[in-house]
Amino acid sequence: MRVFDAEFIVGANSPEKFPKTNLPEFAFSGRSNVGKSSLLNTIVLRKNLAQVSSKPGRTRQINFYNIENKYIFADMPGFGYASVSKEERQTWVELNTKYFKGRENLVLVCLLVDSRIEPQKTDLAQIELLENLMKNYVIVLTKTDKVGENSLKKLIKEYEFLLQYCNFVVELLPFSAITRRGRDELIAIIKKFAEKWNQMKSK
Ligand SMILES: Nc1nc2c(ncn2[C@@H]2O[C@H](COP(=O)(O)OP(=O)(O)OP(=O)(O)O)[C@@H](O)[C@H]2O)c(=O)[nH]1
Ligand SMILES: [Mg+2]
Repeated sequence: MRVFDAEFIVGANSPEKFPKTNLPEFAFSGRSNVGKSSLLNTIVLRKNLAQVSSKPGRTRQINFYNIENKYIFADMPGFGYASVSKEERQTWVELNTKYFKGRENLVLVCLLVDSRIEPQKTDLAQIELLENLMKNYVIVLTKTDKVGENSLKKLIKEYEFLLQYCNFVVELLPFSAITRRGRDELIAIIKKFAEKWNQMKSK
């Protein structure tokens, strides 16, 4: 399996600090503790590129990474963590919305959801936002090493039902940072979207 060159660019807590770049960007979003940083590390096969939290809700900024000078990955702050104050939640909503609305080179969002639990209100709100903004997204079901195949199938059916009128969902992808299930598929999707973006840019 190939290890990717990857370099941290910047952590940004406001739009002025977002890096200026012409590369296609991929955002990794999802509730606190769902496994965003672990997924990033699994994709690039580096243990500590993105910091895995011992406590949920620790990432408060968007962390940008340059991957092989081909892609930008944005590790989004986690949402939905119960003990976060109202003000902090509001700050999160603002940063999140500004990012998705204004980021022109954003080609695909990977929305991570926990495969062990029912779809959560906050996940559905994020789906609604992406649909409204007409952003393509993949729903990644994380931590599948912790769930039986039957429950996983049931959950996928439930998501399919919820997503039946959604137009911008690209795929529902089971994933595990432990077994690396879904890694190759996700890389293939990322490559495809990056190619499309590059073709559009060169016209
Ligand atoms: N079993 C299992 N555990 C996982 C997997 N992915 C992440 N974890 C664990 O889940 C916890 C949270 O993982 P992170 O990658 O830090 O999650 P995050 O979404 O980046 O968290 P925040 O940045 O706080 O929002 C850690 O204890 C990880 O080791 C997985 O695929 N399988
Ligand atoms: Mg994280």
